[in-house]
Amino acid sequence: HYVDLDKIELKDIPKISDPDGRGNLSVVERDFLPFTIKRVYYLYDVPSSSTRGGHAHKELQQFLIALSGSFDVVLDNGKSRRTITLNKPDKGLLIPNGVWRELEDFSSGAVCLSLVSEEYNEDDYIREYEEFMLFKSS
Ligand code: T46
Repeated sequence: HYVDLDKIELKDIPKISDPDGRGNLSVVERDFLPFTIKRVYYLYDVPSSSTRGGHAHKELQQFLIALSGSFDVVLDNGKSRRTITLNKPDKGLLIPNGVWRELEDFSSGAVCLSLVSEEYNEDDYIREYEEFMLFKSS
């Protein structure tokens, strides 16, 4: 039941650097992710003192990208915690279902893009940590 946090890694997003110095283009195409994207949302104007997340998902998988700036993602599988910093627009973090996450230490101007496997459904959220622990041990 416990997701191996060591297996959660930053994934390189294909990057096309322009030969004429016009900058970079990164693309997430069909088949790059292990799920079909059903929804896209993004977090921005997050005060550095704020924490987002603070929940787990029963089914939803997601891919997070720091399109701009940086922030930390604290992952918790019910047994241990691990913090991963996102600060590059050509790297993303694939978070499986069943992992508690907290997003914190947003830099000014940070934008967190989230590509997710499910439509919005509040029933998929576990927003109480105790409930998450019960869910993990069930
Ligand atoms: C996650 C992190 C990274 C909607 O109505 N539709 C949506 O698609 C979303 C994502 C949220 N909402 C509503 C639900 C709440 O009333 O927007 C409000 C804020 O959502 P929440 O408190 O869940 O925001 P975060 O930033 O703590 O969490 C979000 C996602 O919900 C979550 O899946 O992993 O970003």
